[in-house]
Amino acid sequence: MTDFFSGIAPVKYEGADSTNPLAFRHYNPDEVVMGKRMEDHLRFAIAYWHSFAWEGGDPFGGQTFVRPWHPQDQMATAKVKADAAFEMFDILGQPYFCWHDADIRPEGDSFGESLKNFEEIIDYFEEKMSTRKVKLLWGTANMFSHRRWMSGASTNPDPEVFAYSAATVKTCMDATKKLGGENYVLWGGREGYETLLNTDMGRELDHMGRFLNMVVDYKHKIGFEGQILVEPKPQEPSKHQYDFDAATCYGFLQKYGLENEVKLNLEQGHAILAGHSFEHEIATAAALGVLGSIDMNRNDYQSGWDTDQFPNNVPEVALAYYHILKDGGFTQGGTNFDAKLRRQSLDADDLIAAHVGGMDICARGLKAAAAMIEDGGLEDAIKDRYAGWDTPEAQAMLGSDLATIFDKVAGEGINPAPKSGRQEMLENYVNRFV
Ligand code: XUL
Ligand code: CO
Repeated sequence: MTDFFSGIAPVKYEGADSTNPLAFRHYNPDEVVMGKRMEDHLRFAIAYWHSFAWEGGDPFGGQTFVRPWHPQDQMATAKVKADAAFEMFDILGQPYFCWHDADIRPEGDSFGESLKNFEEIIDYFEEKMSTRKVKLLWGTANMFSHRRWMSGASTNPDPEVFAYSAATVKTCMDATKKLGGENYVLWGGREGYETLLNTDMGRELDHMGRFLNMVVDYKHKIGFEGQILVEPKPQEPSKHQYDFDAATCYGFLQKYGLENEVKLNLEQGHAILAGHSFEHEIATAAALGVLGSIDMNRNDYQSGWDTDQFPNNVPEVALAYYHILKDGGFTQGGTNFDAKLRRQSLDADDLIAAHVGGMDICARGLKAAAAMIEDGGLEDAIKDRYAGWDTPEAQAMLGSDLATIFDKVAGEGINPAPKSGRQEMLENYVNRFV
């Protein structure tokens, strides 16, 4: 037991009129939306790294948070950190959490020592999970912070770093399986480059493709039933990251024969960095059959950085869940808050309020998305827009050829009449629900 969250009671649903800052006003886990409990739709997870490992630094200044689990380079404090984390899970009651190896254990002086620390903490987690409902949404390896990864992990020019990466991912997959994790994520923050002057891009892509095939082989070898997910991001920390966006990742998966084995974990802020909206990335992955899970957050639209703020825009979130629901909703994936406090938000209740707000925004978005689906207005508008394709002649044209189509257009004097795309009407329609 720590006293970090002392005085903060488990958060309850109190309804939209509640003025209690630490109550849910919209997230009601048992409320049924489109035939499913809200908790089972949203499948919220808390990210260990932002809530417990990050100390409040930015490029211009260091630590602002002072926590009972600091300094983080000792096993004793790693356990205090785990105690506090599970106390927060008890307060928020969210069904899942996520970690990187480096968030939860101190780095050792050797691979073996780091592994020993990691396994001890995984056992500690297992014990805590045995008396609680909270589960692991995904585990992952941090192969971007320590200086050994500065030139990449599986794409590193040094084969010893490739080997270290393979050994690291093996241990993280073993631990994810041991804790019953439902997914395993790979985000390659340093799988990219700073300058082409020192980079053999083709070779690096081949190594990354081979590495991901090894991950998939190992998944089958150990009988891990979770999804393997790649998380796209265009840049930061790399100048150019190979997993730029959903479409780029799909091309990569196809080239290396992995499009039926690997899906995507899409993040709101990463979509923005790539010049897309979140719903664009979700709809792209859904259309390609690789929508796996999401990291929910928001970026500051002014700074252009990956600011990992908690979401607070209902219309944006509603459109994201609209496309998730249209794809059939999450199966093994979920909504992971890859979001952190602002560095001036020092207190324990700031951490709780941030998650309460994020969960409420997502709940409002989900309800709005479900209402739009049940109403069917957007679906009808799209059906109507493509109705011309429902005729047998239009369908036959898809099996035809240019010369035959030419004869028809020239012979019959076809002259298409443009039709309104009705964008403002549809934007007004969405506004009725959010
Ligand atoms: C970094 C990021 C990571 C991944 C997991 O921008 O999103 O936290 O989600 O490595
Ligand atoms: Co993320």
